[in-house]
Amino acid sequence: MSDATINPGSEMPDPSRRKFLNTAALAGLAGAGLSVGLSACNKEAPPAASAPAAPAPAAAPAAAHAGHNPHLAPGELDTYYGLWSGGHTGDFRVLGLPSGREIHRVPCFAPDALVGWGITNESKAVMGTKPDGSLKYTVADTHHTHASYKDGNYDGRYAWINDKINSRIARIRLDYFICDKITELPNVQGFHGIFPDKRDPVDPAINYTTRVFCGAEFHIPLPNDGRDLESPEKYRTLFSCVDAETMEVRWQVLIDGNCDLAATSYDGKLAATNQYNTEGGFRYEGMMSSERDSCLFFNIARIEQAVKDGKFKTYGTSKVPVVDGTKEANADPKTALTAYVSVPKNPHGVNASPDGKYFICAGKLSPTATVIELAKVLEWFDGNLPELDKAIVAEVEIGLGPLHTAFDGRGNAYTTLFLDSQIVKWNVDAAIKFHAGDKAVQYVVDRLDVHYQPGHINASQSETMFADGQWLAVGCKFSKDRFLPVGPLHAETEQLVDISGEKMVLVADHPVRPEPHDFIIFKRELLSPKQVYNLDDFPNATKDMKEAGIFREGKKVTVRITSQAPAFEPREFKLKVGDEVTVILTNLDKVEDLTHGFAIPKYNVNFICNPQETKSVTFKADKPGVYWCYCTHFCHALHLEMRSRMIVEA
Ligand code: CUK
Ligand code: CUA
Ligand code: CA
Repeated sequence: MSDATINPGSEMPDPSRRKFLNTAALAGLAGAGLSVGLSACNKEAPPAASAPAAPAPAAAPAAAHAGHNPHLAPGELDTYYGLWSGGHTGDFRVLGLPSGREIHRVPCFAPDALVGWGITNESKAVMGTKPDGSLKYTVADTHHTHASYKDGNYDGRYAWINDKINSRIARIRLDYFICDKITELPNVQGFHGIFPDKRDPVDPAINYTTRVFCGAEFHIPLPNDGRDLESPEKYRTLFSCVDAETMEVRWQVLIDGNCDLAATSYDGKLAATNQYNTEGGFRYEGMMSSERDSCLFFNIARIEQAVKDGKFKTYGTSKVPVVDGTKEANADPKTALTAYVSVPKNPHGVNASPDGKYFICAGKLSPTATVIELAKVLEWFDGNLPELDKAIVAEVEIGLGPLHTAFDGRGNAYTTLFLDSQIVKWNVDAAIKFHAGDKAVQYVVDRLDVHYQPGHINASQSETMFADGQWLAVGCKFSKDRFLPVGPLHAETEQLVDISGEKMVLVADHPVRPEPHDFIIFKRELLSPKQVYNLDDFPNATKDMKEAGIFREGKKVTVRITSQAPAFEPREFKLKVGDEVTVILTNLDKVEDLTHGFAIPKYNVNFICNPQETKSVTFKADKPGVYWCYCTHFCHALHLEMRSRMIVEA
């Protein structure tokens, strides 16, 4: 069992609160809407009812410090990119850091009125449609985004993001910052954790990402087609592997328990997911009935060999091979595909340290962090570690409600404490020594109050071998008094922390639209986006203004339009009621930042077209009259004059 005594070196005001919480206490806590943490932060907040018209200054202004300045002069560029999940807006956001400026949003899973995502034929093809041509889904819930690797660092090719609601994974091309593929995972629900691999487990030449792993939280009948509704013992979940290039699902693993977050090792050999519901509970009481759950490891090479050897089954209409990763089938380490390392009560988050040695699980309902040594997990798979839990090299108390961990590349970990509303900075090697019996070691280095109730945390380059220990961002779930009030829905607070010194220094607050969850931060040199498209990449492009015009085949009409500021070509086109119309717009402008928009009143059409890009929409001409198709994106002094007259004859 764990060593859950108080670390003497840490400054903990009330040690009694930090004893391992028992199940009854936790049940009360969950039932009362996390009352422990919220009441704690209420104390700091000005009383809402008596708040003056101008809100009181926020609780903890940034201390003056000699460290980094997050404020950039006008025209100065940020030094880091931040890729942020959009939460239940279903998009992917790009921030510049340290300024915290939101530069871009990439629509993925849900329609977007600026881009015309969900309106254009091209975006509908990526998003998926029903037989009648309408979108299959219009809602999403993104949590996690991670980017592709090469040699242990980001290579600027792709990022991926999950949709928890409909179990979809989207890929974002980082050259154009567009979503180019979406895959729906078969036979799973509550797809949550996601992580790309960092190299191939077998082929040393493949030192870059070729797989993306996806964990699913909810257990369901397999297949979920109406069978076994009242046979909960048959409900299961699967861990999935998606091909980074084709975006097809390569294989899945049937497991015991569930999947929450995901992590991968730098040697490509292991992936893991933390499991909070090893009990298979249906209600929170059941899900927190055990004192320990698991961090479940996957032996990638063995799983792929099993698939090759035909040792799999399939479920329902899915052709994806599913191997057996349940505990019972994997008791022999020498042939096991999976390994269930035990971790305390309902862990959340599993994070790989930048030195490649450890995965760290945060305890959530236990005030601990568990450090698992990957070399020992591999030893177990080789049959050389008698007891799998011997791979746990530290399990130390860090504070209440630990959720996610980031790293500075100097041996320190930074974990969010949801209930304590803090970040705790702790030293991994010191924690290992403490766990081994040296109780004089002080592993907690610093604590910082954040505002309020932090979830995800990440540091610059933290998820690479090149963690640089400069900046840390933390996503706080409650903003309360931090921003001007705007009615019942509060923004969330993204806080920026300077971690270049021994002490953490809070330097900025930013409001953010709910609820991003996870993000990554990396050096700007790692990306070199293109700012003008290549006309040749679009098979339906109209390459010359002279090729623009209207082309009719019976009731099917194609209107080829070009844009070149400040005019569309043709300037007018005639349709008949009942026509099935496809408008294909090519933006012939070659100048960077010269984007045009194309809106058709009363036809629910609006989209933008970037330099040298081609997009199309298809609709039925069902309303006679005159409709001014106009440019929605300010492009020229004659932007308002940039129109084409659509005439629909009765
Ligand atoms: S989960 Cu949100 S705070 Cu979806 Cu990554 Cu931990
Ligand atoms: Cu073209 Cu505005
Ligand atoms: Ca549990």
